[in-house]
Amino acid sequence: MNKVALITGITGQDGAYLAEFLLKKDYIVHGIKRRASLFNTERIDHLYQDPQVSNRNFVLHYGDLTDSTNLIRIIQQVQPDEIYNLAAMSHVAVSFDTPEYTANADGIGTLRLLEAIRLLGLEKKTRFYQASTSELYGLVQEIPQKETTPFYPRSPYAVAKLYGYWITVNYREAYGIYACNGILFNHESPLRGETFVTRKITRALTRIKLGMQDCLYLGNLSALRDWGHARDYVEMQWLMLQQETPDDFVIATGVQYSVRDFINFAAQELTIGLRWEGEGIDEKGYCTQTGKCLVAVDPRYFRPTEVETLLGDPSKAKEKLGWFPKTPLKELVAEMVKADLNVAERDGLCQREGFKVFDHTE
Ligand code: NDP
Ligand code: GDR
Repeated sequence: MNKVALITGITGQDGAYLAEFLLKKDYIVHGIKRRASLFNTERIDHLYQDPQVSNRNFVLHYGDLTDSTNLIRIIQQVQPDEIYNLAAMSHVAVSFDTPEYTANADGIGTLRLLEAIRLLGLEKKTRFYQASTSELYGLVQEIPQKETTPFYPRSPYAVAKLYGYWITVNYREAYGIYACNGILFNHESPLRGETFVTRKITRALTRIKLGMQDCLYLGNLSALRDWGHARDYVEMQWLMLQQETPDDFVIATGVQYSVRDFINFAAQELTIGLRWEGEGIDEKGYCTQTGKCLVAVDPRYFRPTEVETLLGDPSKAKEKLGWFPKTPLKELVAEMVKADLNVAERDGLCQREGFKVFDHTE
């Protein structure tokens, strides 16, 4: 019998990688997608199966984490062996603009799924994965951060995720549900949303390289992050649900770089000459050898409260799940740059041939 998985957030970066991974493992994969005014399934279109075909193993349902009745109906219909709760308003900066919605979707949304499992009597059947985050550590109390490090969330997003974390632990303890938190540190890929810093950098520098953009505006360049590859991390999400007993795990590479480092790696990959101001970059950004400003700081991108440094200790995952980080940052940057260069070349061609390319990325 094929196992049945339900993925919330299937149209996102992780959802797309996880769906592909589970299909390769012969799962029947159901996903929840939101209704949008434009197509929002670009990342999973290659997995699409015609609804007219019988024996489909990839099925999408309309739904939203803010709608309990919809979630209960889908779970009742699908009877999943595993639920991966990846759906979230996942942008930290945007959560300061939409704090109530973020709490509803990211915090209470998690509760809605766990309650649905309970209400439908699926406590012994359905295993639950919660997409927890290194943002929980926020104002870090210990370096590196591990499963026992105290939390200190620094954004409405992180506070909502804190609720998601603890309600997952509580339902495991109270009702015996096999429920796990994956405390994942930043993970990126060519499928990363264009407004997260890594993709914003690779996208902009490739366009600068092709003469399609003049300058990249960013916020805090000194922030330190532990960046891994999303493809490696979704495998860990699955592995957490295959153990004898449920547990919570930090997934990280154990290596830390700054936003500046990331810019440098991408610039090196593209052989764009960047001249550093003194030892590094000054607060106003930096210039090329020609003196032209390619990267500049715009305070609009500063956050009311920032998470300055994150570095994970993945020892527990290494020991119990056999985890080892596969993709070094330079390799990840190269893959992202290559993909964005293709997109920029395509957009450039369209522009030259007279098709308008809209760019709303900030
Ligand atoms: P994305 O932003 O790429 O994807 C988020 C997904 O959630 C999208 O499919 C989005 O739909 C969906 N979604 C948003 N709001 C709702 C809602 N109210 N109801 C239903 N679906 C909704 O995130 P990632 O794939 O990068 O991350 C996956 C999860 O892991 C998220 O929960 C994130 O918070 C968490 N996480 C991510 C990390 C990372 O570095 N990537 C690190 C740690 C945790 P749509 O496509 O329509 O917008
Ligand atoms: P983060 O990722 O907040 O860590 O959350 P993001 O890429 O948005 O920011 C990383 C760091 O870069 C700094 N930064 C900028 N960030 C953005 N987005 N845009 C800019 O212009 C910019 N300039 C500097 C930020 O201030 C920050 O310090 C991601 C999300 O995927 C979350 O959902 C997830 O939980 C965490 O990673 C782990």
